Amino acid sequence: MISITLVTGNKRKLAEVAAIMEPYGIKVTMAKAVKFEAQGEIDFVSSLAAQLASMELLAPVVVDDSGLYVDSLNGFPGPYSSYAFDKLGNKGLLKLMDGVPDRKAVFRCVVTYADVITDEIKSFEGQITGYIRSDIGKEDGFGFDPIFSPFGPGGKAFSEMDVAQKNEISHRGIAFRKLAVFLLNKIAQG
Ligand code: ITT
Repeated sequence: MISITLVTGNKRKLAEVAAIMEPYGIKVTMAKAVKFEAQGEIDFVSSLAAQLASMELLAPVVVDDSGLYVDSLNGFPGPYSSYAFDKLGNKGLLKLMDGVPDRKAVFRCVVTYADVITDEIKSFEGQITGYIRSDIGKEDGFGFDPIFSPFGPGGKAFSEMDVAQKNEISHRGIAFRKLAVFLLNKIAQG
């Protein structure tokens, strides 16, 4: 069985990633290295954090940096999603969107595999487009899950889906399935 080390402090993220990788026979363990959160776009943050964690642990690692980009807020909170979630929460973000008709938003995830020993760094991206709801959905899932619904039938918030349903369509599901294919090819090529 292949095994990867995910550097994260977020157990919900770990649970989602473990479920995405399981069908590929890839086991996911969590590492407590410092996830260095530089300021910049999520692709930069993901890549830099993965390289620094790989240096610290002297092992290959995987880092996921994600963010919610709201069109009418010019992409805010985007790379500042973690900070915005801590300071505003879902209620605060809904307040910013009060009376705003354009509710389109995109969740983006950039996952980076970094191995400083072999000098290999690879990033993969996933995104999903949807809208910011006018009310807070079921208080489950994590982060902005209760206020984001992907476009499509049903109009369910991410928080109203089980992990498998969310993973099938989510930014994280798309990005990590690309990583899984990369890792399986790498193993096949020896
Ligand atoms: P680590 O950096 O330790 O991995 P984190 O929770 O800080 O965990 P990110 O920096 O990748 O994760 O994400 C920033 C914030 O964006 C996160 O705190 C959530 O509030 C939000 N977020 C990211 N992915 C999400 C998802 O799938 N559903 C809901 N909110 C999400």
